[in-house]
Amino acid sequence: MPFPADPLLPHARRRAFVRTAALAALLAPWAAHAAGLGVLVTDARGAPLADAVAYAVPLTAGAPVASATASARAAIDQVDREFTPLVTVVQTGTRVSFPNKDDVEHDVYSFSPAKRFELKLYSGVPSQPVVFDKAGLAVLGCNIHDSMVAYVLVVDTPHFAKTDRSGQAAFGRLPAGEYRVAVWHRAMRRPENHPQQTARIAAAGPDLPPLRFALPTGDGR
Ligand SMILES: [Cu+2]
Repeated sequence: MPFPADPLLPHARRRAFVRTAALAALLAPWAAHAAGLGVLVTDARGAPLADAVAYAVPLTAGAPVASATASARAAIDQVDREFTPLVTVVQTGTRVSFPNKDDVEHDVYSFSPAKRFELKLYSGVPSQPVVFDKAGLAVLGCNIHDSMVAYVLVVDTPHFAKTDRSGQAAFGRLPAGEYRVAVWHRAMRRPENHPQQTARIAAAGPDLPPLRFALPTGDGR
């Protein structure tokens, strides 16, 4: 006996497919912010390092794109002839403004391959921000005041943090998946080599203990 054709079958199948897709989305690695992750950065002797940058690059397929959205902004002020903050970390594509809050003019520049630019002698806020469009380290100076220096680390991930005085930095809750966690500090003996570890964030569970990094610094510690 031939099986009767079921006019509802394609529809039912489609519904079942939609249900399955919805379930898959729920289970997908990027669907949920699962657990917190952080780092503890010290020098080789175990003394905490402040102003170290930690960043977590997703290794799991389907991870968010590396570039920042057009709305990503940061600012590096000039106050009392110093850049503040000294260290900035941004995602690739972030627009950074350089408000001069002093009553003297500054001339901000970088010769670093990650970003070459110069903001010719100015006071106030330059009309255009500088777009940091390439991953890497940009070291900034001022052509007028030789002692002024600032560091901008540009990373291909939205997950980054700076360590506090206790050497700790937290990414907050990350989507489940596997990450390459790397750190950089300006005093590192080889600043171009970012020590790294991998971490796996499970879909559920408590925050992980901080990843520990001990960095050999330039002064031999
Ligand atoms: Cu200056």
